[in-house]
Amino acid sequence: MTYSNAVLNEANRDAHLQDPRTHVVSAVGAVGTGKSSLLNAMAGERIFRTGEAYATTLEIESQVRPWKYAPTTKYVHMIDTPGLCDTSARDRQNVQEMVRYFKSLAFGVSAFLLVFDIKDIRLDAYTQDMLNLFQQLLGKDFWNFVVIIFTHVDEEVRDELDDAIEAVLDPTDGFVAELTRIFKLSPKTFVPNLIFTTTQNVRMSSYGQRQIRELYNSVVRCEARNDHRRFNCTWLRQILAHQTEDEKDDFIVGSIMGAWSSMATNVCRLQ
Ligand SMILES: Nc1nc2c(ncn2[C@@H]2O[C@H](COP(=O)(O)OP(=O)(O)O)[C@@H](O)[C@H]2O)c(=O)[nH]1
Ligand SMILES: [Mg+2]
Repeated sequence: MTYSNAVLNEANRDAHLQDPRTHVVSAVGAVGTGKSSLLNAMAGERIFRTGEAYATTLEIESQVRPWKYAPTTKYVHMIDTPGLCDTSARDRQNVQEMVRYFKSLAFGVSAFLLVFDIKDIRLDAYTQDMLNLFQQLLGKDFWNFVVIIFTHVDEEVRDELDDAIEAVLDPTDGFVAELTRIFKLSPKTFVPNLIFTTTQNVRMSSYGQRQIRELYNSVVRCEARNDHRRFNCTWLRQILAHQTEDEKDDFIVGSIMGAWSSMATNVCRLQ
């Protein structure tokens, strides 16, 4: 089943997708970090399945909704992902999901939401591999569209998390500094917004709503910083240039395999 058959099934959907005012965000990160919960909080609706169980999100899903806590009416196309690029699961199903994922980016991306659980902030091998693959396929410009989100910063535990938040924000040893080192980014140009939020009971909590509004502002800032354009790149345009779905799929699979084989020798992983 192709992405377009499986997912683009709502009335008005294409119009919203092609409207440059619609934000396009994709939540990526390891399983269980709160990606689906975060997108639900942004929409103020339970759209995406969430849960304790291993890998509740099994495939790429995308929906267009108004941003719930935005100051003006703005639509957001939310792309939810399962744990992409899980190296232990480099099977056909996994590659197929990645094919659908990259096709879903065809309209460009306002922001890649990189989601972590504040209680587990290691840049684990999974996440490093994923980011490495993105960098190889999408080019370094993709880093300019990254917003980093730490979930599980619930209001009642916020005080206890002060140390963890400070550690993440540390200019020399913090999260951004580590990403900068691992991926050899320029500290001058890699200045992503960091959001610390809860995804739970946001409808009932002005604290949660404030954080989600802050996330909205970060996505707006991300676009503004990039001349009000969505992220796009040669490789994504090459996908579109292929005529049939099969040709598109083969092209993406070939690129992923090529990137993986070069990563196997070049991957620079922090132990
Ligand atoms: N307390 C708390 N739990 C959260 C938060 N975000 C996610 N969770 C829980 O973490 C689990 C995994 O969330 P989910 O959205 O399914 O993660 P995903 O696999 O990244 O999509 C679920 O049980 C969520 O209820 C948060 O901000 N605070
Ligand atoms: Mg999920």
